[in-house]
Amino acid sequence: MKHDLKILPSEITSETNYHNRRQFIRNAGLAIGGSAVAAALPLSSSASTRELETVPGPYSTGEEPNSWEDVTTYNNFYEFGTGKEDPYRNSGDFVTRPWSVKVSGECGKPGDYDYEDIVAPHTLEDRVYRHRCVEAWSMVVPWVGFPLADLLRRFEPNSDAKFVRFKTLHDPKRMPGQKRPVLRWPYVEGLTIAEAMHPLTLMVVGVYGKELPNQNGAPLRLIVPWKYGFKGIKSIVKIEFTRRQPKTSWEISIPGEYGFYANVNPQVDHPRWSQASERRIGAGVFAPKQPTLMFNGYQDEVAHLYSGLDLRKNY
Ligand SMILES: Nc1nc2c(c(=O)[nH]1)N[C@H]1C(S)=C(S)[C@@H](COP(=O)(O)O)O[C@H]1N2
Ligand SMILES: [Mo]
Repeated sequence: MKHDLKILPSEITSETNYHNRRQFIRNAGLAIGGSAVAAALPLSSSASTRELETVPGPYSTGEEPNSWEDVTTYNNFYEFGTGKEDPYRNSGDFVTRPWSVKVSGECGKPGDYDYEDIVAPHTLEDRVYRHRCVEAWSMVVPWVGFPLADLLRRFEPNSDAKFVRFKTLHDPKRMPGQKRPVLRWPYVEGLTIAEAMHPLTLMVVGVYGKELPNQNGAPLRLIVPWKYGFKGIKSIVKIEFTRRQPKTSWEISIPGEYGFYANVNPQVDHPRWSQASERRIGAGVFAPKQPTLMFNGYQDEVAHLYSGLDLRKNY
């Protein structure tokens, strides 16, 4: 869809712009749910990211998205610091072009792919997803991306490709948080091939109709909405098809607390806190916590992936 809005993007916040687009989408009979009149927010440093050409995608929740400000100033991205506002404050100078992704392992088309090679063949979709952090807070985020499956198929995974391993950039000069050993760098994550090929799993390039701000994982990050947020690895530079289950960063650092699967399961407490409920960011300090849903509300779509798996042991 072309964004031929009458208002200049420089005159409005991207959030307002996004809501205008949603209004436009609704008027066109392609509602993706929810409605709101956005309050005028000050432009943040990242509001200048480029507008993307998108179409409404499937699976959007009808819940109201969090504000642009919530989504871009309350983040986890330890490469830029461990405080929630650190990624927003410290990632402004991070340059994400040129960017290339190394594809390797059990596939027919390994190689180095430029960001443009990765993204250009795909139609970018708006998808509003619930986003649930293992720290028991949540948001609703209007991502822009395309199904990871469509990308992975282009690399022709073979029958030995049972898992997919992802790696974040390791460059302490550009990612100052990597100068401290808070995690073993680089950040790594993994999915089973079935999880990676599931149509909910998104390769994300934007948010609120715009290119991803650095603090959200520019230029490419994963979103797996039925799993805790840490599965959504940011600033990806490597994709590897493997035979064996890969180790993930949180498993390596704190094996007693984090497993490979990391499915949102309100019945399995974290060793140090309950996972039964969550605090919705932006709802206000006095707002009651809301119950956490099995698979973060995506049970109908994904429960079949885990039939026969003990979800208490495989956390
Ligand atoms: N490379 C990298 N990816 C990462 C993280 C990180 O520290 N480094 N944090 C994870 C965690 S714990 C969460 S909750 C999400 C947060 O994504 P958001 O800041 O866009 O909401 O990113 C995940 N991806
Ligand atoms: Mo998280």
